[in-house]
Amino acid sequence: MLLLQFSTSHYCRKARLALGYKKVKYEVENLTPGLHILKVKPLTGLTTVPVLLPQIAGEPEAIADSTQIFKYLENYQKEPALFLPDDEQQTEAWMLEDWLDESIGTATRFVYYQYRAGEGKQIDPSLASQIVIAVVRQQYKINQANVQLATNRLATALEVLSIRWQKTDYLVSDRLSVADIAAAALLSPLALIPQYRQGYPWLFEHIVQVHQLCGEALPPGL
Ligand SMILES: N[C@@H](CCC(=O)N[C@@H](CS)C(=O)NCC(=O)O)C(=O)O
Repeated sequence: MLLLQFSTSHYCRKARLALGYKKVKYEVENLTPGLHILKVKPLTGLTTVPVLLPQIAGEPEAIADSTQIFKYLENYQKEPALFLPDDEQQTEAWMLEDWLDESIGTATRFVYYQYRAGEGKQIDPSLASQIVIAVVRQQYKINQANVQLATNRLATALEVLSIRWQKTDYLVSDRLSVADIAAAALLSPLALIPQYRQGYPWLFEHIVQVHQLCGEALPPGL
């Protein structure tokens, strides 16, 4: 299998965690943001990565979207199971996964790129990195006002996750689910922001734990 990705994307990390958990063999192709559309759009009709190419006769040519990649992988290879055996609990895991995907992953992006453009510039002051940061900020129309909303949204999310993750090791039931993988990937960029590293040590312990379970290299900062 081949995963089309941006090497730094937290949504691509989410797909890699699932591939790693399933122990599916795959390679990655790192695309250049902007130019990626030339490759991805004809395959999926969308402009986003990750995109998984199974490269297996009889299987779909391309799976777009990290959530669809979860579903494809579970169907492709049942064990180890990523979905919970209890339907009600799996529905709850999907609800959390969708919230993390649609709302919290985006809030993380806003807060992260705001930090990288200001205080966090020294992480990589190179012109190339600063250009990427400027382009992303423009693409998503990141500004002080919507970063404040994203910061508030993250604070609420971290309250919800702290209640669940501090009670047991997992967000739903007593084993890893799509919700844990989504949270571990989509909040991982916060590891580079000192305010989050210092304020939420339990979050990063869980992110490390999920990465270890999935055999995926830790995100920058951890
Ligand atoms: N819900 C999508 C979100 C993916 C996403 O936002 N990918 C970003 C990179 S982090 C992207 O490809 N952006 C480029 C674009 O939208 O053209 C998923 O889970 O796959």
